[in-house]
Amino acid sequence: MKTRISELLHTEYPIIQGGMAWVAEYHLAAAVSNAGGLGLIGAASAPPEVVREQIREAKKLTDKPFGVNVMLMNPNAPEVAQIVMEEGVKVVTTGAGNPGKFMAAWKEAGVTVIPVVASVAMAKMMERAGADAVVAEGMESGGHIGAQTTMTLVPQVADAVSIPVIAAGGIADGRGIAASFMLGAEGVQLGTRFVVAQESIVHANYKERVIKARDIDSEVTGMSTGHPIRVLRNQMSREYLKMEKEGASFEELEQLTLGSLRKAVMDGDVVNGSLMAGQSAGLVKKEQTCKEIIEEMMDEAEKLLNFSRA
Ligand code: TUI
Repeated sequence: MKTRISELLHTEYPIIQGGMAWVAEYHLAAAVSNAGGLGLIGAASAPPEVVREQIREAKKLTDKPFGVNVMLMNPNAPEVAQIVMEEGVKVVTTGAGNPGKFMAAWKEAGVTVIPVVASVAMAKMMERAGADAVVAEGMESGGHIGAQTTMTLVPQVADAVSIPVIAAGGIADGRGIAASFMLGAEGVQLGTRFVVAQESIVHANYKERVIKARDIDSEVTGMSTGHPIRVLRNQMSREYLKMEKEGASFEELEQLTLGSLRKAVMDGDVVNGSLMAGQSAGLVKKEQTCKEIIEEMMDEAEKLLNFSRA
């Protein structure tokens, strides 16, 4: 399936793996790229030199293009922005902020820049700033989210900009991909389904929670702090929401969640860890290789799209 996104990314399929903190490390990124999608290393809050190491390890595992997600709330983002250029990374996606100040340098270095946006205004601003494409991410997504749904955001962004749009949030199978194309997207980004990929280093306990999740099992913490985060419900999220309701300060809430994503991903602590996942967890049924995931989804999407054209 060729679109402006697969052309731009030089990939077989217009599929991007989300740049998930702790989860999107080089094994997963390389596996997605080797399977014909675009794998991403999520820089998140990692020290810049660790990001450099991750990029070098990914290069050993794949000859295909891969990218890095720069999380803009990270105070180290300027150093990470520099490292991706030094290491010759082809594609950068950004999240949780406005990448405006890095745009000129990245474009100058020949990096393809794809900001994640959660509103039409931000999408237009990014197009004016020189973005090559945007990811329009709905609040069905896991982790840090905006307020619009994928169903309403994607067509409005597609109408508002001329650059190609990648849909994200709530997509976990071929139906979601076909629907995204109907909404005007030319590519998709998936996170949650890749959390349970065989090549994902995520602890088995976390994968099991995603696989067993029902439609209603995620909730959004941090609405009051201006940093809403979607997670699977557990003792940690209940405690967080209770403290939030009681008027806890931003600092107290930060203290509660410090290191909690690492605890869930690396130690498999599904009680006190933060189980970031999207609403699509209810659609994720089993662990598969990245190749199986991508081929199964693309087969299904192509059948549906051909049917709709008939
Ligand atoms: O970035 C994400 N999702 C994330 S980042 C993350 S790391 C983290 N870990 C612990 C606590 C907090 C964060 C986990 N999940 N998605 C992309 C995304 N970007 N969603 C929404 C946005 C966004 C929001 C506001 C993009 C731009 C924006 O602009 C605001 C501005 O600066 O004008």
